[in-house]
Amino acid sequence: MKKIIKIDGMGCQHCVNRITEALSAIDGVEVLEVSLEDKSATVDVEESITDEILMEAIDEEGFEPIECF
Ligand code: 9UX
Repeated sequence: MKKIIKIDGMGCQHCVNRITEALSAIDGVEVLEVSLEDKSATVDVEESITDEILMEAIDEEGFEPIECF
């Protein structure tokens, strides 16, 4: 299932890399794109991956997940 997460707080490519790594580290999550321009991450996830799991991982990296849809 494809999900898009809106994220505040990304300021540079290093931020993009950190979010990419944090999301990729979750079993069942494939990162399709993290966009600085769109302030979003697009992922393909297994059924067991909830919005909370994704947003928590982003929050733990110090960014602000806004919404997931
Ligand atoms: Mo540059 Mo990204 O300070 O946090 S690493 S904006």
